[in-house]
Amino acid sequence: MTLRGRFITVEGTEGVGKTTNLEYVRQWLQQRGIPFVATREPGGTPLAEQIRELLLAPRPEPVDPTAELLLIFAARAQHLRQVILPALEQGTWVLCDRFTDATFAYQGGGRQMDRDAIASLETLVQGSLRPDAVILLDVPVEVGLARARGRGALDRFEQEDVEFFQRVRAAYRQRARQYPGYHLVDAAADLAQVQQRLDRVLTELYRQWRP
Ligand code: Z5A
Repeated sequence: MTLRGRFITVEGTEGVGKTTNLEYVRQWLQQRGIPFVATREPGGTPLAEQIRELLLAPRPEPVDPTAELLLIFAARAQHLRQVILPALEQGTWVLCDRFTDATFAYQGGGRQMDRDAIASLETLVQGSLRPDAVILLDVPVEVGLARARGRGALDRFEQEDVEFFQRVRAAYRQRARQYPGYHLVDAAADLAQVQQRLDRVLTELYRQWRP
């Protein structure tokens, strides 16, 4: 199978400004006339959005980490087949709010699950598909939590403690050092500066990928 579109994911811990900056990336792509779909994980199809609701809802029953991991990959399998792969095959770019790097960070780092088990599921569900570029928005955990917790009711992940998010951030930063497709953007600065940094990353990617 030949994929002609480019697959960009945006990642980060709580309150890094993903939602805010994804809007900037959307506008950037639109201004250059690049056809793209913007989507998110968990979610992106009706079934996967239902799984998202199951995953995020706070509940009295403790959620087994393996059950959580399998639900995430079930949603991902559906999302890949229904949305991501068809778009890439048609030459449409895919801009995805989180993907499997989030699983390595939250379930691998945060929940301390076995990375090899996650890697096996990654291969089962995705084959060799990996994002062409991962934009990692990075802020100290305390800064992100202060931003995010001003927003009202907390979902099941947002209720985790600071140590959990420190492990998540450490796992993301380790992957950024390990894999060349990662672009770490310091997102602690004011929004205008963060978006200047994003512009530099996107301009360089566009230059590399232009036919
Ligand atoms: N999850 C998982 O465990 N495993 C997986 O494999 C996947 C996901 C795929 C849902 O994700 C949960 O799923 C996620 C991990 C888990 N849970 N957590 N935590 P999500 O992406 O939907 O949820 P989220 O992380 O909470 O993202 P969010 O709600 O979209 O938040 P955000 O995008 O990082 O932040 P924001 O809304 O853009 O910004 C927060 C506030 O900060 C807002 O008021 C902004 O105006 C402000 N802001 C943003 N940037 C700045 C700057 N630069 N300066 C000052 N203020 C700023």
